[in-house]
Amino acid sequence: MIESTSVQINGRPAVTVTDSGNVLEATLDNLSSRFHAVWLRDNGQDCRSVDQTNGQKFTALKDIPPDCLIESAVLNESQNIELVFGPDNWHTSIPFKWLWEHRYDAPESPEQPLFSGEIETWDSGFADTLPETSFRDASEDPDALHDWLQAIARYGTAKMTGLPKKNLAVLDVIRLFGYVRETNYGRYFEIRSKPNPVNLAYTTKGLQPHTDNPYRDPVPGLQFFSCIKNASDGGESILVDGFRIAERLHCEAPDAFSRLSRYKVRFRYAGSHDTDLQASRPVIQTDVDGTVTGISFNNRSISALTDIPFDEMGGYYNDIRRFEEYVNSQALQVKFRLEPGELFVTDNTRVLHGRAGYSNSASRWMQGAYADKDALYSMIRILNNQRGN
Ligand code: NM2
Ligand code: ZN
Repeated sequence: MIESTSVQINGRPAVTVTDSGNVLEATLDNLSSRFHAVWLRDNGQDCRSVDQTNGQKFTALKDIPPDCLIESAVLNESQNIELVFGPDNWHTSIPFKWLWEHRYDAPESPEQPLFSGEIETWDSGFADTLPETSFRDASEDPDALHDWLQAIARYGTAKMTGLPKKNLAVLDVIRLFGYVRETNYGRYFEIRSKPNPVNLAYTTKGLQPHTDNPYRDPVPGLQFFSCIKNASDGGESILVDGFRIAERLHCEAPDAFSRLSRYKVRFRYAGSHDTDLQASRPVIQTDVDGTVTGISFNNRSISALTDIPFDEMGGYYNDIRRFEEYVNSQALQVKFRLEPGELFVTDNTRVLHGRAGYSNSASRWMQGAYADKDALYSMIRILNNQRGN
């Protein structure tokens, strides 16, 4: 359902057409923001422009004359802006509140942040404040679910306690906000020591912190581990914030940061006869602004490096060694023993997970599953809207 068209806003709104109809200047108290005519025309919110039930657009750019101009703009009592465009006398309306929430006329910020959104990076000290909720609270209290999901968005990880005492409770956790992402490992996977393992995860070996499935495109956005049994000597879980590593490199070794974000590494998994998964991506992924968008690192599935120029290969090995030193640094690792009935989740595009090796092969048993992050953000927004934020 799309937003109501007559919502009130706080403050004194006003609109003025400027630049011979090319621009609308909107003001709210002492702030002002400009909008291009073509942008406004493209974002009309009336029932000829947008389906009022599902919010989808009826129009495409072919329906908008390239020389469109604002002929008039009037703010009515419902705080809707009634707009008329030339040269084709097109009428539309946009709620002032909607317009204000979608303003883009911001001054360039002098310093580009390294991450977008409300990200907080962490180190080993995070062990004391690792966000946690119970399955019961998350299923019965929308605020508790919201805060848990928001913690995953902010810190890239969270714990859950008191899982239902039933097989595959991990899938019930995913169902609280989204959908399982099925892969060649199945809808879920049993992480325990197996004969002829198709993956080193299914052994008693320690696993250096890593992100899962960097050989897949796209990588699973979230991974969940629930503990069935963990009575072994060893077997602790380890988490490292890959965004903190990126931050450290960006500040302490900018050249290493730049090479790790410029050159692609090929990752491969061909551990069973029916699978040959390959994908190439930099260890530190950035967008056009240099904002860090993801981390991929898994020593078990890095293929021979071939996408790095000869003259850079030696330096690149130093860079990736340095990255790995941070991955193994006690100062950055959060280490804990997951107990039966507990679960942890990681943002698999950010937080690396690993485990200490263990001795008794029958004494550790986890169940895992993947999910996508889009549903996580969607549920955060839905719960936020329900709270009236
Ligand atoms: N398992 C646990 O990405 C990896 O290869 C890590 C994934 C087998 C689904 C292990
Ligand atoms: Zn893993």
